[in-house]
Amino acid sequence: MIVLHSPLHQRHAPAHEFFRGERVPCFETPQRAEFVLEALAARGHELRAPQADSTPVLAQVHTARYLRFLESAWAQWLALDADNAGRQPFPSVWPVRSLRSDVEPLNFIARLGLYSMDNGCPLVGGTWAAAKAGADAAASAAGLIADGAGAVFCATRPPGHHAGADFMGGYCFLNNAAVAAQSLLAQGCGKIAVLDVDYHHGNGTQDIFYRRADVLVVSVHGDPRTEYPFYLGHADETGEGAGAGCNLNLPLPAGTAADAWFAALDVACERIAGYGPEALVVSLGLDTYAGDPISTFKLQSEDYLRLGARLKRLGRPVVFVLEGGYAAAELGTNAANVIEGFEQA
Ligand code: Q9C
Ligand code: ZN
Repeated sequence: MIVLHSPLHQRHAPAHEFFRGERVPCFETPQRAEFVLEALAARGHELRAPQADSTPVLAQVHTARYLRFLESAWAQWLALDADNAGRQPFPSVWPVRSLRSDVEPLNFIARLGLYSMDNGCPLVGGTWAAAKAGADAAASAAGLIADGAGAVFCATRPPGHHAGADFMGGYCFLNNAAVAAQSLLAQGCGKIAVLDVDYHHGNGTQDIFYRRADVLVVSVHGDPRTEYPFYLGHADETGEGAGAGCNLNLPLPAGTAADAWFAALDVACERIAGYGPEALVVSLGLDTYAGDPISTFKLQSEDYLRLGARLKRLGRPVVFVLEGGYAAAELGTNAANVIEGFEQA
């Protein structure tokens, strides 16, 4: 399978995040990509650099003011104090209900809160370049599908599915899956399905397409009543307006093991087949793995072969976009197993 990756991804290397009230080393690390590249190369996959510039598609997926903020955020942080080069900014205040989001505060941390859903998005000097390279990979993958590729794997980081039209969150800055879907539409596809199998609900992707009929969004994830992102991903969210009926959430209880997970995947795939998309974007989170340090599903490495095989049965070209997965040492094997299951089905 063609694998897209840029060395720029590794420039996003924040030191720490907040977890259970403590500052801890980041779970979303450059090592994740190293393990993935190593495993994919060992199984003979062809690594390529992204060629497309996602700038025009990014403007369709994210708001202009969010993109402007994100691209210059580190420079804004440094402008406050030269010593900020060694510090990570975190938001501490957010415009929740009844507070205004339309006026951009002059205070940097207040702006960061305006454009964040949580304090879970450590930002550093290389973040924009790394995230933009991920969006470029997603746009490039769409181009390769238009040129006849059966599947493309975006071995990118940071992940993207929690990023909404105008906010970052959950380690995500730019929504790569949304960029892939929007790029496929721009290449002439009439209808696209996004299937999100990350442990966490892809709130950003859902929101970006919630009022549209040209992208079906289907997600299998930990029940948001107990799992991040908590405030979206419930079963009664089915789309609105023109997008009514074009969103399907399949929340599963914490601790779900393979049998129940694959039963939900079948429901997801049947819905996608009924929708009849010309291509599929898979938000491939591998934090469903039993060894994941921040998640509770119980999938084993062999189960990812079965996932790949089930996706192949949909009979559509696929753009795989790497999302979460924090058992770094096993991430490569699990990613390679999805590809192997897909290619050998
Ligand atoms: N700083 C993805 O899998 N954060 N994101 C937990 C808080 C929520 C996971 C710790 C996990 C986000 C793409
Ligand atoms: Zn996740």
